[in-house]
Amino acid sequence: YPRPCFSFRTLRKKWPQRIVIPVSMHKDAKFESVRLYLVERKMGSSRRAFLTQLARSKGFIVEDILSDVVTHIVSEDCQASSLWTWLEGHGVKTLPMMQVLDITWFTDSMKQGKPVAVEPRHLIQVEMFCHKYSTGSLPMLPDATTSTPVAKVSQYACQRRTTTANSNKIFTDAFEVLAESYEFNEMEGQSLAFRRAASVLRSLPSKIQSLRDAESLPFLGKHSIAVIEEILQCGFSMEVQKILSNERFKTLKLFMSVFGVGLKTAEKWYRKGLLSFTRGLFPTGFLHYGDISRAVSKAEAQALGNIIDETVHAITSDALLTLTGGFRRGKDFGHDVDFIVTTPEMGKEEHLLTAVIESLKHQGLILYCDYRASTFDMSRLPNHKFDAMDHFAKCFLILRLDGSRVEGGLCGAEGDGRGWRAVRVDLVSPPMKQYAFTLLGWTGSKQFERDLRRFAQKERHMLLDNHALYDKTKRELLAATTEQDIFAHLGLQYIEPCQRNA
Ligand code: DCT
Ligand code: MG
Repeated sequence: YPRPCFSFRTLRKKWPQRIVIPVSMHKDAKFESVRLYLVERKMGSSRRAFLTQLARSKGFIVEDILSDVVTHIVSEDCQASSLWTWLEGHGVKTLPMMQVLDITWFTDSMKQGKPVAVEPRHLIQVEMFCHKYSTGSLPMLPDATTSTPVAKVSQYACQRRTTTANSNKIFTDAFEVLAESYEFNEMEGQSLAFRRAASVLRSLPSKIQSLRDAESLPFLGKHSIAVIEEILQCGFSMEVQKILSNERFKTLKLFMSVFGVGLKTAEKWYRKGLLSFTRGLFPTGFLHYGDISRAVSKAEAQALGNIIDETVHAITSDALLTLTGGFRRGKDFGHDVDFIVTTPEMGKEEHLLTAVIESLKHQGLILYCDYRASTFDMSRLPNHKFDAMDHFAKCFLILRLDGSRVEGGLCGAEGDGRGWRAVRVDLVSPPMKQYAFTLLGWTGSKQFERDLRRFAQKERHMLLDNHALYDKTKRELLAATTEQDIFAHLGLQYIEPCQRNA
C-alpha cells in the first residue's frame, strides 16, 4: 500500500488520535472477533491513519489504543525484542494472548478482504529467551541485564501459541522418551507430567539457556529440571540414554510402530520372548510396514487430498472435505493423513463415507480398510465419559499413492522402482452440526486437545469433546458452526491451527 499523498493534519480531523471506538460504533464491522491495533513506531502516524481507514472501510475493527480488547497487533517494526519491550510498556495484561504480526499479515488480509489465517511467517516473535518467564502477573519492567520481554506462560496449551518451530527440541525429545518409558510401565501420572513439561517448552520462542529460564515455568518439576540441568551441562541425559538402550523399551517401541499394535499386544509379544519381527508372524499388521513406518510428506498429503476430493465430489457436489491432523497444523511430515468428509444434508454423511470407500476400492487404491459405523447418538449427549475416540463413522485406511500424482515425486521411495507407496489415511464423517467440534478435535495436537478439555472443565465448568460442548452450569449444549464459536464459548482467544502444535 503506497504511502498516502495527503497530510496527517487533514486526516487528523477525520480520525482523531487516542479515541476508542466502542463496539456499537463499529457499525460496518464484519469481523467481530478480530480487533486490530496498528503500531505507529516505524509506520509513522500518517501511514497508520491511512491503513486504519483502509481496514475500517473493509469492515475490520481497528482500535486506536492498545488495550485488553485488542487481538491482533500489526507492526512494521520487525525488531522483536525492542518491539516487545515497547508493547510491554503499555501494561496490557492480555499481551501474551495477542497475535503480534508483521505488516504482511495486514496486507494479505486487505487483499483478501478478510482476516487471513495467521502463519508462522507472519509472527514477530522474541529472538532470545528471557529467564523471567513467570507465572506472576504482567506487566514487568524489562530486566536491566537483558532487553528481552517477559511473558506469562499459561498452564494450558490452549492459552499458548505453539508453532512447529521447536527451539527446545533437545529437551522435549528427552522428555518424550521419559514420558513413553513411564507409559510403558503404566505410570500414567509421571508420563503425563513429562508430556506437559515438553508441551510448555515447545511453546517457548527460544532455547532455554540456563536453569533460571526453566524454573518458573508451569509443569517443570524437580525431575524435569534435573534432566534439563544435565543436558545443559553434558549435552545429554544419562537417564534417557539408559532408557534408549533398554531392551524392553526398544522392543516395545518397535512392536508399537506396527499399525494397530498397542501396548498390551506389544507387551504380550515381548513376554513371549520375541525381540524382533519374525517373517510371516504378524501378517495383517505388517501389511506395507516399510512404507507406513516412513513419514508422509506435505506433497504426498496434498496429492491424497486431491484424489479424495475428486472421489468425494464425483459422488456428490455438495460434499465438504477438510484436511485435519498434523498437516492442518502446518507440519511438514506426519505418520498419516487425516480428513473430515461430510455433507450439509443431515444423515447422509455416513452413506457418503461408505460410497467414498467403494469408489476408492473401484479405483484400486485401497490396500487395507477398517470401517467403523457411527455409534453417535445425539440424545445421549453430553457423554460424561469423554473418551479419546469419538462415535462418528470413520475408516482407517492404507491407500496406494502413485508417485505421478505427487508434486516433486514420492518422498525418498522411488529408488525401489515401484513408483508408488502405501500411506495411512484416516477419514471421519460427522454430521454437519458436529463439524466444528470434530474439526477442533481432529486438528489436535493431542496435548492441545487434552488441555482444551481440562480448561473447559476446570475453568469454565463445561464438558468438551469431538461431539459437543456442554455448559454444566446452564445445563445446556452450546451450538457452534465454527472453531471460533467454540473458543468464544470457552472465553478463550482464538488459536490458529498452526499455533496448536503443543
Ligand atoms: N484424535 C482424536 N481421537 C483419537 C485420536 C486422535 O480426536 N482417538 C485427534 C487428535 C489429533 C488428531 O485426531 C489426529 O491424530 P493423529 O494423526 O494421531 O495425530 P497428528 O497430530 O495428525 O500426528 P501425525 O502428524 O503423526 O499424524
Ligand atoms: Mg495425523
